[in-house]
Amino acid sequence: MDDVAKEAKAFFIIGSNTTEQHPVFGTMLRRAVKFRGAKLVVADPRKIDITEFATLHLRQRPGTDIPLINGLMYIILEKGWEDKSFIEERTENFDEFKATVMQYPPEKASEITGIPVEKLYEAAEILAKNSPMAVIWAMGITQHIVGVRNVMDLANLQMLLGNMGKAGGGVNPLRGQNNVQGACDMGGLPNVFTAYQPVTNPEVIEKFAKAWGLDHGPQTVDDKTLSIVNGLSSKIGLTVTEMMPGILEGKTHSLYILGEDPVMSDPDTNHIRHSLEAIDFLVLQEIFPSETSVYADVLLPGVTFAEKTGTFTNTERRVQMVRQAIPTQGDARDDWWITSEIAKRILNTRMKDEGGRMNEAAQYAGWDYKDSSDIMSEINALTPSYGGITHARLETGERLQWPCPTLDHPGTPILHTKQFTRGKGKFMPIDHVPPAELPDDDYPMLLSTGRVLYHWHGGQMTRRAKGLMQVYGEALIEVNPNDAERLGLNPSTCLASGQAPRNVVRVTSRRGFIEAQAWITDRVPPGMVYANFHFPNASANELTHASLDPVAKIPEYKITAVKVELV
Ligand SMILES: Nc1nc2c(c(=O)[nH]1)N[C@H]1C(S)=C(S)[C@@H](COP(=O)(O)OP(=O)(O)OC[C@H]3O[C@@H](n4cnc5c(=O)[nH]c(N)nc54)[C@H](O)[C@@H]3O)O[C@H]1N2
Ligand SMILES: Nc1nc2c(c(=O)[nH]1)N[C@H]1C(S)=C(S)[C@@H](COP(=O)(O)OP(=O)(O)OC[C@H]3O[C@@H](n4cnc5c(=O)[nH]c(N)nc54)[C@H](O)[C@@H]3O)O[C@H]1N2
Ligand SMILES: [Mo]
Repeated sequence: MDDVAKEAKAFFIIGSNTTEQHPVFGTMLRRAVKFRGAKLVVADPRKIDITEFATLHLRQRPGTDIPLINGLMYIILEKGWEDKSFIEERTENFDEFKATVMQYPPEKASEITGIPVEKLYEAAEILAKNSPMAVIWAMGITQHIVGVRNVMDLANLQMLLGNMGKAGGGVNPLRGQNNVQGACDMGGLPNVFTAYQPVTNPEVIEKFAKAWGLDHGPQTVDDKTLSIVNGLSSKIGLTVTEMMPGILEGKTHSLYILGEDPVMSDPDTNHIRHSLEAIDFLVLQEIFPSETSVYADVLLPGVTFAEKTGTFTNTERRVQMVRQAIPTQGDARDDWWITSEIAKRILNTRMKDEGGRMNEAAQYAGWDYKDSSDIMSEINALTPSYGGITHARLETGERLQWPCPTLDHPGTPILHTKQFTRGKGKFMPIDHVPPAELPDDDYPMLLSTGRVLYHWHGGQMTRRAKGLMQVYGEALIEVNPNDAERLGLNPSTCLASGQAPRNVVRVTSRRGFIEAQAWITDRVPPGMVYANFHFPNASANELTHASLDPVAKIPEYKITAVKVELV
């Protein structure tokens, strides 16, 4: 974040509501624009707050980022603004990629995206001539059935302009949850151990089996799938968005949910409710009773961030120490402690079932942690990129970003400076694919969903904060003034007073409906409404659908066909 905010000559923010959803970084970017004249291009269907600071705002139709990016790259190639030496030295597959880009002349890009041709030229010039330029995105790019393709196309753009591996450049996804980067780094994905070490790699399996004392456990190998080796599975698991539909398909029988509220945050809430009613066994580890807790067979009380000591890894791969600030309340226990107690009991039962064949070493397989620094030592030993990131170093105030393989390594603020992980950067030919569900005669408007500054996802934490509820106490649906007039909404309604006449609208999709107060605003273009999922009585996920990106399995939260009526 430091180098981007201090050294980029231009920013391309595409699909990130930076000032509301990443306010600290958003402030750094606004200051860069205001005080040192950095250029800012924002590509977002909505007139979000940061567009006030933008040199140029491109207002594409939702779900048309690929034609937009390809159109910009067409212009860059047409004008000869590409970085020829970077392409030559650091990349491959340029010709195949270029052939695809040539299918997106500005007129065609303009037709699909709705952005005027002159604005495409203006944007391409700003982005190409102000180097280094940093691309910044968040869920506006990824929550689509083309999420992965969108990201790859932005990587194409940065390779084309030679903006990779440079201070002030790069591809910069703004991660969302405080520790979502850490969760992925620690193997919270179906196909990898820590630091993206594949579960399908026999050497990796052996390393972990040995460390966890499972290398001389039962040698149960499934002949068909060869899935269990040395007591550790090498089978690729499922993502959340596959486990949930798996319930009604009879593939998922039980769930252990830790710190998620799927009734609020997963797409198509009705389907989620049916699924959770049908599941055989559900354990929920939470800090508050949530919308999901009513479906749980067992509730386990975890602790909040303020009651724990450990680390979070933030969006720039920086590992940060948090320390327990208040005593644990009631029966709550550290999340890691609860998980390890469950693990011990499972291992005990398994040992009994197998007639004690598991030996002593395997019995607790290292689940006897004293504290979170004990866990960090295990991470250091088994995770090359975290090898040198110890609690002791963090306690001295060192600011460490992985990869940091050894105790004397200073950490790595910028990746890919000399070469990419795979060697040469591979240009990918990326074609446009339309969204899964577009408006039609029955559902003529487009719903986009996301967050507001004052609330956090399902709102279990923020709806308990009085001050936040005073500022933003109910779900609001953004409706363009043109649509408001057509729908017969009263434009004089003063939102702040909360007084009648109220403009309550009903938004209906193929899966459900919600009713909430309209906020008449040109933040959304005509034909589009915007809703959040912070309030159970009017959550956008009653409307959304579970169409997934085929690779990342992320749902297309950003595009749903709806109809809107005055209540
Ligand atoms: N206050 C607050 N902050 C948060 C969170 C929170 O709940 N509350 N959540 C955190 C988490 S986990 C995350 S993932 C991040 C999310 O951070 P963001 O991704 O910035 O937040 P979103 O509200 O999902 O909206 C992203 C932007 O994408 C735009 N958009 C919609 N459709 C499209 C499209 O087709 N193309 C493009 N280019 N843009 C589109 C929307 O108009 C919006 O401005 O925020 C984090 N920060
Ligand atoms: N329509 C729509 N839906 C979306 C999105 C969207 O843009 N549009 N965005 C998606 C995205 S990017 C995200 S990240 C998800 C977020 O979805 P969730 O992860 O389900 O939402 P959160 O509210 O962040 O957290 C879930 C629960 O964790 C609990 N919790 C907090 N701290 C702790 C802790 O320390 N320990 C334990 N055990 N529990 C804790 C909270 O009480 C809360 O109920 O929503 C997704 N859903
Ligand atoms: Mo997120």
